[in-house]
Amino acid sequence: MRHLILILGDQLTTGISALADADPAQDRIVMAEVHNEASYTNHHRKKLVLLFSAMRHFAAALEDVGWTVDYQRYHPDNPNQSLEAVLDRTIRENAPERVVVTECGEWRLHEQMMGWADRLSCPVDIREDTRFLASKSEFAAWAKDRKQLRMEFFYREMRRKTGLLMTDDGQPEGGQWNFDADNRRKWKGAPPAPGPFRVTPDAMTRDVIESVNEFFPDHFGTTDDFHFAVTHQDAQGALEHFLDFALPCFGDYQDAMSDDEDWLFHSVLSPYINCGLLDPLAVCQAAVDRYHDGMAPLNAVEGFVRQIIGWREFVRGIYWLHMPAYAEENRLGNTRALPWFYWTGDTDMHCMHRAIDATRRNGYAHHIQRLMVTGNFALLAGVTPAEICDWYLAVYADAYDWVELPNTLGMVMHADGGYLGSKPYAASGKYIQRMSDYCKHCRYDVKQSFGENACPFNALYWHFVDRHRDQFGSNHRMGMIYRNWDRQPTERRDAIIARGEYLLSQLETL
Ligand code: FAD
Ligand code: DLZ
Ligand code: SF4
Repeated sequence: MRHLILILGDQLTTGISALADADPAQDRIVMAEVHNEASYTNHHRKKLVLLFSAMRHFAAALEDVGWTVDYQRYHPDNPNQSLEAVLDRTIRENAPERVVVTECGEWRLHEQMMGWADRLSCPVDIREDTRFLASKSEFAAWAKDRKQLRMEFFYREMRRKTGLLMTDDGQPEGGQWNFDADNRRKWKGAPPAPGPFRVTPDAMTRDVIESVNEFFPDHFGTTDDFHFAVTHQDAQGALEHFLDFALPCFGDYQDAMSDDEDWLFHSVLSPYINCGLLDPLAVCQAAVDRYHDGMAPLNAVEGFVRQIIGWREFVRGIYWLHMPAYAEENRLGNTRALPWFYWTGDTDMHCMHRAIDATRRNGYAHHIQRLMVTGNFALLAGVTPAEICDWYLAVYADAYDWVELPNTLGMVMHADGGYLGSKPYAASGKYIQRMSDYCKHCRYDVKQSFGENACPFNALYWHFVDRHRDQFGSNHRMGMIYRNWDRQPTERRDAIIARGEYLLSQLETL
């Protein structure tokens, strides 16, 4: 046999570089559901169902077109419970000339892969992941010699590189690179939000749901109402659904939150893009086509494209530039444990309850819930970055270390000193009130900053500002905040700080 080609659970596309010169007559594919990948974090059960079912459907599709696929289904008694052990067995059975694999998305597995050739006594060809626009080395070259890395400038490079939303004379469409200023509307129930694309589970998915419930009873979340796509065709359906029904409003309500709607006008495409069921560039091109066809406004399409060719590529670049030290960063010196209600949703803070409950049910929360509710609270409460990072890695169907870590440790926790934001995304309850209707349903009063019923976000916000004066006092983007704080009467500041201290000592009870 020539090549043994390993395809990982988040590499489910025939466009993957490991298959570039593959030949079904000489090569064999190996795919495996293994304990080590399924248990390195407390993966949401919907994520396990999504990946195992998508892997099985992809393997079946490969077999249909003539491939031989050595596929291991998950069982706790399988003798080979790591990808390395599965490779070891298949190498012994097939004696290939070499193993071929596309580079993986996590440092943890990457380190293991680096030792495979030696430990397995077989050459291992590790190929670049060409699903990203910027290779690791391209990003490193862009970052080199820059004092500050700013997503906005990297994004412009990616616009030029792809030609997305660029005019023939090389200018950004509409004369501006970024239309975020138009994207801050509160949603008040109209226009109606479409909800995500739903697929009824087929027999293969139902089988996986049963196994996941049997073998992963302690994992977070529920498999109830599983409706994710698990094939390329259905993921394409999810893309079309987004383009038809949500994209036109994506920009306007990008920052909105609602007590009644889990998904609003977000695409819910990250689980598919990240595991290979959708190609990121094709997704962006499809959105841009809607703009040119007059079906979606520029602020929506530009905002959407920026998330994918800007933020998504940027965080991956940061991850590989700074790992493994990045995961250890804790520049604000946080030491508090993650409150238990992150796992149960059992808290009187209604915004937190709703975000965590949606996460438990869906394996999904939209960006503003992640950033400004659960993330903001962890930042204000001074939670240890490693603990909150592990939570985000576990609870979302789209979570992989390369994208979760920079978003959490960098964007939310400001633990890396600020690659992903020149100031922390800290906010009081006022922000949540402005962008949502949560506060109307809350036992806390968002207008109060101290006193028994005062919204915890308020005192915690000012406590955060006050305790981190050394880090942020000279940050020009925070000057106004410090001036506001310093202008408050001393008694008021003392009362707020006292309330903040109390809240920090009672986090579990809020
Ligand atoms: P949309 O709002 O429709 O956005 C479109 C697409 O843009 C997404 O599908 C995604 O591919 C991309 N995107 C948007 N924002 C980001 C971003 N900040 N970083 C990278 N890609 C982005 N995204 C993940 O894919 N996996 C994660 O593990 C993850 N963890 C996060 C943790 C925190 C604390 C925060 C604040 C954000 C995290 N994000 C993560 C980014 C973002 O919240 C999700 O990509 C988004 O909510 C996915 O839902 P959607 O497909 O409906 O996104
Ligand atoms: C996330 C995940 C899970 C839950 N299970 C598997 C698995 O059983 N087999 C597999 O090949 N991949 C799985 N994955 C995806 C890998 O964890 C992912 O490829 C690495 O974390 C690198 O991104
Ligand atoms: Fe959240 Fe405070 Fe509003 Fe309650 S009052 S929903 S805790 S922001």
